[in-house]
Amino acid sequence: MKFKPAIKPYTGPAGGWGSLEATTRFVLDSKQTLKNLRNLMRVNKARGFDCPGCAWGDDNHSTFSFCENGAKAVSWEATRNAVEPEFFAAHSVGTLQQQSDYFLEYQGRLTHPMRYNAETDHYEPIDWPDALALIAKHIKAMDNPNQIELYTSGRASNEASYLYQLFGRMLGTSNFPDCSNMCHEASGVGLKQSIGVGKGTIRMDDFEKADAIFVFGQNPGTNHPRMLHSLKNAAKRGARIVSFNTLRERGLERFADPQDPLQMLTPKSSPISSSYFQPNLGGDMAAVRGIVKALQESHRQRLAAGEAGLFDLAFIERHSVGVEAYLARVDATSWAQITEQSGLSEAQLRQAAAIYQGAERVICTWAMGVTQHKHSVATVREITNLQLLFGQLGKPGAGLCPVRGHSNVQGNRTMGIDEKSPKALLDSLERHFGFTANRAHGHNTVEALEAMLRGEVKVLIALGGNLAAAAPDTERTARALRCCDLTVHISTKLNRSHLVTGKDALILPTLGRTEQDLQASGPQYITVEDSFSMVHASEGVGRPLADTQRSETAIVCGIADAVLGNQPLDWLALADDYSLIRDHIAATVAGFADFNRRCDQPGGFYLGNAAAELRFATPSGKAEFSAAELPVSLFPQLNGQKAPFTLQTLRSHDQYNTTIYGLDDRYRGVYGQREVLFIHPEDLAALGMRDGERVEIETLWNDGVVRKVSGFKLVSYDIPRGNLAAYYPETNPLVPLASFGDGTGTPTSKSIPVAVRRCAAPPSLRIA
Ligand SMILES: Nc1nc2c(c(=O)[nH]1)N[C@H]1C(S)=C(S)[C@@H](COP(=O)(O)OP(=O)(O)OC[C@H]3O[C@@H](n4cnc5c(=O)[nH]c(N)nc54)[C@H](O)[C@@H]3O)O[C@H]1N2
Ligand SMILES: Nc1nc2c(c(=O)[nH]1)N[C@H]1C(S)=C(S)[C@@H](COP(=O)(O)OP(=O)(O)OC[C@H]3O[C@@H](n4cnc5c(=O)[nH]c(N)nc54)[C@H](O)[C@@H]3O)O[C@H]1N2
Ligand SMILES: [Mo]
Repeated sequence: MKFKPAIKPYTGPAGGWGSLEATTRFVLDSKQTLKNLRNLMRVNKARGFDCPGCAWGDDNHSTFSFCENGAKAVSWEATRNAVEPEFFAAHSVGTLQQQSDYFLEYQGRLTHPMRYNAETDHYEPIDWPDALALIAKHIKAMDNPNQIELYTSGRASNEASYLYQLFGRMLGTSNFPDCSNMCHEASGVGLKQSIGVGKGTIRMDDFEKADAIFVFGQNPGTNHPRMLHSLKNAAKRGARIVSFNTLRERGLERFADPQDPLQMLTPKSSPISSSYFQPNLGGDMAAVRGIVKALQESHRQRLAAGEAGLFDLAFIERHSVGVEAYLARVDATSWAQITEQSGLSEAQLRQAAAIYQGAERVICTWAMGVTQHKHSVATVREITNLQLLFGQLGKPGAGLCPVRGHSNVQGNRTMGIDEKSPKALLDSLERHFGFTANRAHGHNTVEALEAMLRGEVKVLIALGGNLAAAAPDTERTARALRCCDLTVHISTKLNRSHLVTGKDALILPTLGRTEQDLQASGPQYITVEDSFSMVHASEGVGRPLADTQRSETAIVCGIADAVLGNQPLDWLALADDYSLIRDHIAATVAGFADFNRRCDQPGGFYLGNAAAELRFATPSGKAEFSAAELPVSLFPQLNGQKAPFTLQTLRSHDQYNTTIYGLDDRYRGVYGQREVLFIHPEDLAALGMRDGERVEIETLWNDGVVRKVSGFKLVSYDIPRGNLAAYYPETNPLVPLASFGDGTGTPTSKSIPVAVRRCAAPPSLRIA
C-alpha cells in the first residue's frame, strides 16, 4: 500500500458520511467482503460476538450497532491473509525488525506455532505438544515461582483469564502484569479508596437521564465511537455536555450519526459539547478544584442568605467522611495556583461550575487524559469529591464513569488478573480448589520489566497484547525482554514483541473473538464484561483460518496441564467444555452465581455495584473525601525547573493501540503519515520554525539516559501553549520506565517533559 502524506484540516462532523465511507472502504478493501459484512451484522447482537474494539456497552435499541472503528477491528481480524511457516523461512527476525508496526500486522493471521532459532535468526515451525513441553521444561527449571511473569492484554475472555490467573496462583505467583497497569489503574485505585469499588457506578441508560455529562481527558470520536450516540442523544434532550480536553477533538464538538438515516439525509450534525475547555496536560485536578472552589462560594453565599446550601448536606452527612478536611484544602488552594496549573481562567472554571450547579443529575466520564499522569489517583479522587458534594451517587442519571479501554479489561480484573492478590478471591480459590496461594503482591507491568532487567525473570508468557511496543522506554523494555530465558506470545497477528525474543521464544497462534471455537463438547461461547459491569456471552461466527490455531482458553489449559498435570484440576476437560469453567467461576467469584444459566439472558446480566447502592467497602464504611494538595509542580523530578514543553502520546483514528490500521487521522486532518507533532502556532513561531519542518524530540529526565525520537513533522494545532501531542507507540521511547503514577505504576504517557529541536533527518524507524 502507498500513502501520500498530507495535512488537510477536517471540516465535517465526526461520524456521518465520512465515517460510513471509511467503514465501507475498509471492509470492501479486505478480501473477505461477505464474511466481513456478515460479521458486522452480528456484532454485539444476541448471539453474535462482542466487538473486540472498545469496552463501551451495548445499546439494545439499535438495530445495527457498530461503529467505524469497530468495523476496522473486526475486518482486521477477519483477514484471510496468513503468516505461515514459509513467511518466517523467507524473513529473518533481523529483517522483520526493520519493518514498521503497520507492516508487521498487515501480513495477516498467525497460523502455526513457531519457535525462534537463534542460530539462523528465523522462527521455525514447532508442533503444539513440543511447544507446550518446551514451556513446561522452562517453568520447571525455575528456582522459584516468582521467576515467571504472566502478562495479559484486555481482550482475553473471562474464561481464559480466570484459568490463566488460577494457573499462576497454583504455580505460586501473583506476577500478573497487564495492560490495565498502563491504562485505567488510577481509576481502579482511586475509586476503591474513595468509594470502595474500583469500577464505574453508572449503567448505560443513565446517559438517558443525566442533565449534564462532564467528559475529562477522553476522545470518544475515535476511541469509543458508540459513546457518541449516547452523548448525541443526551445533547438532543437538552443535557449539557462539558468537555475538558487539551486538544480540540472533532468528535467532541459535532457528530452526525451514521446509523440514523434522517441525520444522514440532511447535512445537519448534532452539536455535542455545550462547553469545551482546554486545560494543560495534567491540569484536570486543578480544574476540578477550581470548579469546587466556585461552587463552595455559592454554597456559602446561599447559607449566608439563610437559604438551603448548594451541597447535598444530607448525603454528605449520611454517606461520607472527610468533607471538612477537603473543603479546608479547597480554601487553602489559591485561584492563582488553580489557574496556573490548569491553564484555564477563573471565568472559565466559574462557567463550568455554573453548568454543574444548574444540573440535578451529573455523570463524569474520563479516560487516559486523566489516568496517565503522576497524580492520576489524586485526580480521579478529586472528580469523585466533586460528585460526592452533590450526592451524585445512588441516583439515576448520575455517577462516575471511567470509560475502559480493551473490550474485556474490566472482566480480566474481575476474574482475578490482579497482581495485588485480592484477599476475598484468594480465600475462595483456596477453599474451592484446595491449594495454598501465595499472598504476596506480584509485579505490575513496570515492576515486571524492572525485574527482567535485574535478571530475575526466567519466563514471560503474554496472553495477547504487544508488550514490546506498548510499554514505555522502548529500548529498556527491549533489553528487559531479551533477559528472559523464554518468551511466549499467544497472538492473533505478528507484532514487535515477537521480534524482541528471550533466549528461547515461541509464538502461539490463537483464534480471535470473531471466530467459531469448536471443542470436544461442541461449539463454545465465552463471556466478557463491559464498562457498565454487564457480563454477556460472545460467540464467534467466522471460520478459523487454520486448524493449527487454538483458542486462548485451550492454550492456557494446555500450558497448565503440561506444567501442573491433571491434579487437582483436569485442565484439558475444562478446555473441552467451557461451561465447566463457568461453574468454577460461579463457585469462586462474587456476583457469578448461576453463571451458565444467566449467560442466556439477552444483553447479559448486571454484576451490580455496591457504591451505586450507597454501600461503601472503605475502611470507614462510607465514601471518603480525599484532601490531597495539588501537585507543587507537574514535574517535581526536574527540581523545579520547567521543561519547555509537555508531550502527550495518544491514538490516531486509524489505530488500535499498537495495531496500526492505516496512516490517516482524519478528524485531526493528518493523512498518510504518523510521525507528526502537534504544536501551538505561537510556540511554532517562538521556535523560529514553520509547519512541516522536522524536529527531534528529547525527554528531559534526570537519569542521564538519552531518550530521543527524530524526524517528526510539526503541525500547528488548537492546543494550549507549552503542550504537545504525538502518536503512540512511535513516541514510547520517550517515556522513562521510572516515570509512573503515584500508587499506580502507570507510565506517565500523557505528561513527558521534552525539548524540541530542528533536525534534517527523515523519521527514525523504530527498531528494537
Ligand atoms: N479505535 C480505537 N479504540 C480504542 C483504542 C484504540 O487505540 N483505537 N484503545 C482502547 C484503549 S486500550 C483505551 S485505554 C481507550 C483510550 O481512549 P482515550 O483515552 O480517548 O485515548 P487517547 O488517544 O490516549 O486520548 C486521550 C485523550 O485525552 C486528551 N488528553 C490527554 N491528556 C490530557 C489531560 O491531561 N487533560 C485532559 N483534559 N485531556 C487530556 C487527549 O487530547 C485525547 O483526546 O480507547 C480504547 N478504544
Ligand atoms: N505511550 C503510550 N503508551 C501506551 C498508551 C498510551 O496512551 N501512550 N496506552 C496504554 C494502554 S491504555 C494500553 S491498554 C496498552 C495496550 O497494550 P497491549 O494490550 O499489550 O497492546 P495491543 O496493541 O492492544 O495488542 C495488540 C496485539 O494483540 C494481539 N491480539 C489482538 N487480538 C487478540 C486476541 O483476541 N487474542 C490474543 N491472544 N491476542 C490478540 C495481536 O497480536 C496484536 O498485535 O498500551 C499502553 N501504552
Ligand atoms: Mo487501555
